[in-house]
Amino acid sequence: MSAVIMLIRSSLMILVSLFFLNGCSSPPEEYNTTSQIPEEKPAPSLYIVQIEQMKFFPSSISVNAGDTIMWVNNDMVAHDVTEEKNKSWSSSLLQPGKSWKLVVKESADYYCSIHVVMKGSFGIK
Ligand SMILES: [Cu+2]
Repeated sequence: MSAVIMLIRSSLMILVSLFFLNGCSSPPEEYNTTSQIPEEKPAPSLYIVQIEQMKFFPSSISVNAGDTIMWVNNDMVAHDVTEEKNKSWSSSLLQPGKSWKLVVKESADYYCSIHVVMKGSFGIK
């Protein structure tokens, strides 16, 4: 009989100590996992669009917001890169060998305002 009581008492001791261990250690761990692991964001990328033979190449690309696109004029004549719908941004005149960069905030269609058949676009992934 007393052996059974001893067994019950020691089981209770284990349960009580488990309760305290859980009570003391769990909340800080949860706090740590939610607040101290930094959210991973991809580093911004640089995309190159070549301007050659009166064309943008590639003429259409997908990027993340915050990425940079650089247009490089490898053609023999000057071009520009102008947002098509509202003319909300433009590289101004890009002489051969020159380049121009834009940090992407939203999708856009663009064209060369000197040679209006030259068109390109970029979209957000
Ligand atoms: Cu042009």
